[in-house]
Amino acid sequence: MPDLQQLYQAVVDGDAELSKSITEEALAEGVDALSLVTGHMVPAMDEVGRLFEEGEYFVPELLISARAMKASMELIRPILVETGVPPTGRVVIGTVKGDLHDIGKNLVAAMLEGGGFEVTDLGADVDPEKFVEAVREHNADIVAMSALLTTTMPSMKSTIDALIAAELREKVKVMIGGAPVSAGFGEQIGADGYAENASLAVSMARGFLQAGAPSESTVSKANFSASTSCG
Ligand code: B1M
Repeated sequence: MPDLQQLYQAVVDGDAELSKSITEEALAEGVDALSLVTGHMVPAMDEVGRLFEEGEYFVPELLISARAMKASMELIRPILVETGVPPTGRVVIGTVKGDLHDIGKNLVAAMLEGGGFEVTDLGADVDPEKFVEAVREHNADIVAMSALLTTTMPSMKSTIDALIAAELREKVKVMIGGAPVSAGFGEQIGADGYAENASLAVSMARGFLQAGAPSESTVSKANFSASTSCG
């Protein structure tokens, strides 16, 4: 069994080769894929963020740590998306305009696929109009938006406004997530729900579909309670 503390350290150090090889070994030994992400890689990225705040790390270090995490995620993603379940609903997901952070969004997308959703991933730095086009094109049931910067959170509201202007808001449920985002912010901008992490995003998406098509009152208070500490 590999030393998983080394996986944490490899991501902090930005050692993609080591991160990938430990992940490979751990998966071969039967370690749960999601626990590698939530138990080791996400805490490592939090540490990277802390080092950045303290002025020990700069943007290049953020970037190489992100590469190390992505190298491991390449191995983990196929496991997360593996599913025998037929698609239960269609989700359009993206990181909002102005924001390049895509690791959390990618994780949410993979978990949703694994949860049996048909996912259209628009990538990062996505214009509100692109979300609108994709909802039309893919006849989406749910729009999922990610933001990691306080400065890009307003793009979530712009996207909701664009859906309203396109007369699509009543047709889709909107859920939001990302480290600086909160349930309160979601209510403020007229989202249907806030999910703290990828697992909760899947439960919330399932809840939306079970509840049926969005009604006139698009904000369900119950949806805003989806925040526990699971991965
Ligand atoms: Co940036 N960055 N970054 N960065 N970066 C943060 C976010 C920051 C908190 C670091 C810090 O200061 N501690 C800070 C934001 C401060 C703020 O606004 N409050 C910051 C900054 C300032 C910046 C720049 C402005 C730096 C600069 O240029 N001076 C710049 C902005 C660029 C831009 O976007 N326009 C920048 C750039 C970058 C890189 C490009 C170098 C790189 C990203 C690479 C990439 O993603 N491809 C990067 C990184 C790596 C980080 C940190 C270190 C790690 C982010 C991460 O991947 N976490 C980050 C510090 C931190 O978060 N601790 C930081 C792991 C990931 C799994 O977690 O994305 O939170 P997360 O996703 C979680 C949940 O949030 C949730 O589920 C996931 C877990 O299950 N979730 C959702 C996320 N999206 C969801 C959507 C949903 C539901 C749940 O839909 C419904």
